[in-house]
Amino acid sequence: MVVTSPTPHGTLELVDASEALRMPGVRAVLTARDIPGENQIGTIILDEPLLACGKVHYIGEPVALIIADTPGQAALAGDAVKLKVSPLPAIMSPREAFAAGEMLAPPSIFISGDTDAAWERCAVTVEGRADSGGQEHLYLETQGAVAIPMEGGRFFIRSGTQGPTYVQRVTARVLGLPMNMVEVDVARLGGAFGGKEDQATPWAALAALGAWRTGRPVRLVLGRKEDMRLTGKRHPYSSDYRLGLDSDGRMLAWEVTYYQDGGAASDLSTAILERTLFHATGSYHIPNVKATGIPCRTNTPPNTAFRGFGAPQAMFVMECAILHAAEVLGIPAREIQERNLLSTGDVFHYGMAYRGDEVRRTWDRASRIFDPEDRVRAAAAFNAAGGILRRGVSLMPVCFGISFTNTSMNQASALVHVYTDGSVGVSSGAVEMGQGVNSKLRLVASRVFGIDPDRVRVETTNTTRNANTSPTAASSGADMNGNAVRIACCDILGRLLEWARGSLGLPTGVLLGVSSGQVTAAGSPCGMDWDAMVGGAYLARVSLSAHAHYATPGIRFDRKKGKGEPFAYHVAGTAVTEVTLDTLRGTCTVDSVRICHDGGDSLAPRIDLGQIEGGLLQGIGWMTMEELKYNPETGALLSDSLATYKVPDIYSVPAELEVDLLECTSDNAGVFHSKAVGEPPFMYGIGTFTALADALRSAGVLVPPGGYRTAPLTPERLLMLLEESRGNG
Ligand code: LUZ
Ligand code: MOS
Repeated sequence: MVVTSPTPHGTLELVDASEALRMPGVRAVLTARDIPGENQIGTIILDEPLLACGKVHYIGEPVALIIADTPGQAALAGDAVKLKVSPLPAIMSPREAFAAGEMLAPPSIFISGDTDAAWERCAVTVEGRADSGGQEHLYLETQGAVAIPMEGGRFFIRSGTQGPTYVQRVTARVLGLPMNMVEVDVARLGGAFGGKEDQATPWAALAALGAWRTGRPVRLVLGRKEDMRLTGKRHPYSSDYRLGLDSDGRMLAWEVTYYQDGGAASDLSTAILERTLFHATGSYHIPNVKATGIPCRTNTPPNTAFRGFGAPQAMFVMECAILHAAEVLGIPAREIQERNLLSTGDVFHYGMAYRGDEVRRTWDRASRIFDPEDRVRAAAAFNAAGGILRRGVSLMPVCFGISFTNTSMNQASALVHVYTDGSVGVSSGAVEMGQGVNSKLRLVASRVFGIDPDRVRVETTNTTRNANTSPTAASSGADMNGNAVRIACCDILGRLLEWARGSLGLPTGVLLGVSSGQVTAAGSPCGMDWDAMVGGAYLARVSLSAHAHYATPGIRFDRKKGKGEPFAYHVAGTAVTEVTLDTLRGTCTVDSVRICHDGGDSLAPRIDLGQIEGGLLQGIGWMTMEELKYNPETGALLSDSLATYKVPDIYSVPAELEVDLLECTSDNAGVFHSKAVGEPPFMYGIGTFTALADALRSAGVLVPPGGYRTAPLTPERLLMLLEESRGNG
C-alpha cells in the first residue's frame, strides 16, 4: 500500500506513521529516509524521487510505503498515516507553467529552410491554436510487481513492465546494489500501451524496498482507481501554429510551438517531445519548417509514453491547420492534403529523405478502392436534405518513423537453445503485452529452422538471460528482437547443417536446408529429419545454443544540428472516415472507417489486423470521448474510474470497418520484410476528428476562436459548439 500526497504542490511538514505501525499485520512503514541507495527513479533526467522528500509535486505522489500481511491491513494502516503538507501554488496547464518559467528541460527547436523568408511568398497564411487532451492508458492489468529476497542478498522481481532493464537498473540504484544482484522476470502483461515503459518501475522498486526491509516476498499491485490517479498519461498539448500556402495550395512554411504538459517530473517527456518534433509535418512535405517544443512542468503525475509517443499530438496540429487553411481557401481539406503528400526522396525537416512510397500509394489506393469522392457526394446530398443529422467525411494519411529516436536504444538480443529432443526455447528482450510479439518470434524461429511453430517455445523475458535490453516500445519489439532471434537461429542452423553435411558425406557445393522438419539437399529431402540432426550434432559436441545481438543498421542523429537519419524506415497508411453528427444532441457515430495500411510482408496478418483495429479505436477514443477532468479547486482527478472516464467499447466500433493491407515487399529493417505495426494505426483516429469537423462545418460551425480545434470532441463539446453557432452561447 502506497500513501500518497493529497496536495498538488506543497512542503511535506510531517509524516507520522506511529499509529499505523501499531496496527495489526503491519510489518514496516517506509519513507524516503529508509532508502539504502539513491532516492531517484528518473531515466533521462534524474529529477524524480521514488518517495517524496521535502516537497510533494502532485496529488498521488508516493510518500510512504506500508508493508503488511494482507492488502486490507495495509490499506487500514495507510489511512492511519498522518501527513502534514503546507500547500504551495499549483500549476495545472502547460502555458501557465511556461509563463512561470517552469520547464522540465530547455525548449528544443527543429529548423529547415527559412520560414521567415517564406511567408512573403505565401498567398495564404493561417494562424491558430490547437489543443489535444491527455489519455488514460487503461491497460487491462493495473501496475504491479512481486519482489522476492534471494540468497546472498540478491532480489528476484516479477514485474509487469515493458522495460525489465529499467526495473533492474532503478531497483539496484534504490537499494544501493550492483545490477547483477537484481534479476527481473516478465511473463506477460495485461496491456501496456506505453504506460509500462517507464512507469512500471516505481512499483517494482517499492516492492523490492519492502522485501529488502522485511526479508520477505512483497507484492504490490495498484487498484484500478489508484492506478488512474497515481500514474501519468498521454501528454496534453496546447500548440500555436502558422501555416503558409501558395496559391496552388502547396504548403510552403510551417511554424509550430508545442506546449507539452509534462506533469511534475520529466519521465520520458523530452523523448516524447522529440518525436513530436520529428512528426511536425505529419505525412506532408513542407520545405520551410520551424518547430519548437517546450516541455512544461505542471503539478499532475508525470505524463509518459502512450502509443504514438508524441507523434499523434503533432499530426493533430498539422491536420487542424490544414482544416483551417481549407476553410480560408474555400477548398476541401483533402485537396491540400493530396497536393502536399510526401513523395519518395522528399527531405524531412530533420534532414532524412523519405525512402518509401507508401504515403502516396496508400492514399491513391484508398482513393481508388474506397471511393471517398463518392462518399463526399453522398454526404453532401444527405446534408442538403436537411434534418438534424449531418454527415462528414475525411481522409487521414499517416506516416510514422520506425526506430527509437534515441539511436543507442535501437538494439536487442536473443538467446536460443535447441534441446536434444529437437524442441526450441527462445528468449529475447521483447515483452509480450497482448501485441502478439511472442507469436511473431516463434514464427521467426520456426521459419529459420524449417520446423513447426509448435516445436518452439518463447520463454519469459528475463534480465539474466538477456541483459541491457531496450524496453519493448517504439513499435520496434518484433523488428529488433525478431532480427536477434533470426540471427541466433541462423547461427545454430549453420552449425547443425555443417555437421549434417559431414555426416551425410555431401560435398560443400550442395545447398543444405531444413523444410517441414526434413533436412534437404539441393531442395530434396535427404533422409535425415530435424530431430535426428539435432541428436547427432549434440553427440558430436556441436553447440546447440546461440546468443545474438542486433543493432538497427544505418541510423544516426546529430542532436546539436537536429539532422540525421533517425528512422530505419517509415510506416504509412490512409484512412477514409465517415461520421454522422446529431446536431440536436451533440452525439456522433462513426459510420465507417476504411484503411489502406502499409503492412509490409506481414509475419502474422491476423495479429497486425488486431493492432490496426485496436489502434484505430484507441485513437477514436482520444479524439472523441476520453477526457481527463480535474477538480478546479483541489486539483484532484475526477475522471478516476470507468464511471467517469469513457473509453471506446464495442458500440464505438465503426459500423463498417475495413482494412486493406497494401502488398509491399520493399526492403526495410523488419524481419523477413515485415513492418512495425503497433503505433501507426493509432493516428487513423485523428480522421474521426477531421470528419466531425467536416460535419460541423455543414452544420454551420466554423473556426471559432479555440473552437473545434480542441480535442476531444466529446458530445458535450460538440453540443456547446452547435449551440454557440445558433447564438445560444
Ligand atoms: N520510447 C522511447 C518510444 O524511449 N523512444 C521512442 O522513440 C519511442 N517511440 C515510440 C514509443 N516509445
Ligand atoms: Mo511505447 S508509447 O511504450 O512504444
